[in-house]
Amino acid sequence: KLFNVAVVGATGAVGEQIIRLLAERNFPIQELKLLSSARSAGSKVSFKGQEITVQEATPDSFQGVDIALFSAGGDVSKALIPEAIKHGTVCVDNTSAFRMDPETPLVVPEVNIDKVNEHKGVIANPNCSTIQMVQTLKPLYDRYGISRIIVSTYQAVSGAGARAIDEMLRQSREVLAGNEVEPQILPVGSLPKKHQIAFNAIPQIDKFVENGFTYEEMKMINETKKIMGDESLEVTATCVRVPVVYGHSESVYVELKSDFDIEEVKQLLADAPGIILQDNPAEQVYPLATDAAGKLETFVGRVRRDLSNPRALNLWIVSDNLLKGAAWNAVQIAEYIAIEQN
Ligand code: 11C
Repeated sequence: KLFNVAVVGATGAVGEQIIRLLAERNFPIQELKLLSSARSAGSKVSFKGQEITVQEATPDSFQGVDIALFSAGGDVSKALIPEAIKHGTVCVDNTSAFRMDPETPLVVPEVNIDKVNEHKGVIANPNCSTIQMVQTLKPLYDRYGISRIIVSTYQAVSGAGARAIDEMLRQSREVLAGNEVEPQILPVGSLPKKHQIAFNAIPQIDKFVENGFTYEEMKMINETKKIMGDESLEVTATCVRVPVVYGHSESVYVELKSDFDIEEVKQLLADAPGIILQDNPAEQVYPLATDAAGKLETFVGRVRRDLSNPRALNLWIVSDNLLKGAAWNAVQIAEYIAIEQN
């Protein structure tokens, strides 16, 4: 069967990658509808040698659409996904709008693809920094059990959109030229105070919650428990923006519930789907954002037993935040839906 597919947010950083992956993966498409805000409507995007005009997304856009991939911000998802569902469209949502809704499956295919079957019209794609962590920890969770995770992230500016990439590059040139910088976007476009990202590390991604954590940190905590299906998991996170264009890196401390053999841990990671083990300190081999950029896999290295707790591990996990962290995870879910319906 061929499917009528819509991409909502077709001109955004993630939307562009979704369209590229649909073509590369030869997704069984009858018709591809590209949708966006009124501002970007009218622009043309090429798909398999064909020029497709981007249309404004409206509640009626979903007539006859089988599968829609949303990546146009939470407000658009909240407004249009209920309309799409009325038309019988199955929606894969990249935003945080439905992630913690108990009725909505939150899916990382390598962890809980079976949850897709419980959907009521929408399947949520987790936050990028959560996806790469749970994907890597899943084989260890299944083999040993996990009691506690402490994660610190080093997140690329592309997570904050194309304008944040421009800002980081522009500021870098300004600093090198000895000029003053005038931060305009980061850490959070809608907040009055901005900070320099060039040659810096900003310990704020998204707004703060009253508890002193940011929304990004709370996403990592809450989404991890939901995806693993384990509310008893103890998770704490510190999320930091660094001047990297593509690829989120994470330092993860994980306490296991049983004893482990470090070589067996490495083997489990090497054998895990979508994971590449890059771990050879003698040769200075470990994951780097610059190597992970453009790749679909998640990379793990610096695998070592903790010195303060023999039942704990330290890991370094890197993945392209726009691919496995967003577009690729969404396309994997869409592929599963297509296979189930065929
Ligand atoms: C960032 N993780 O790096 C964010 C971007 O909830 O999907 C993705 C936000 C989300 O800024």
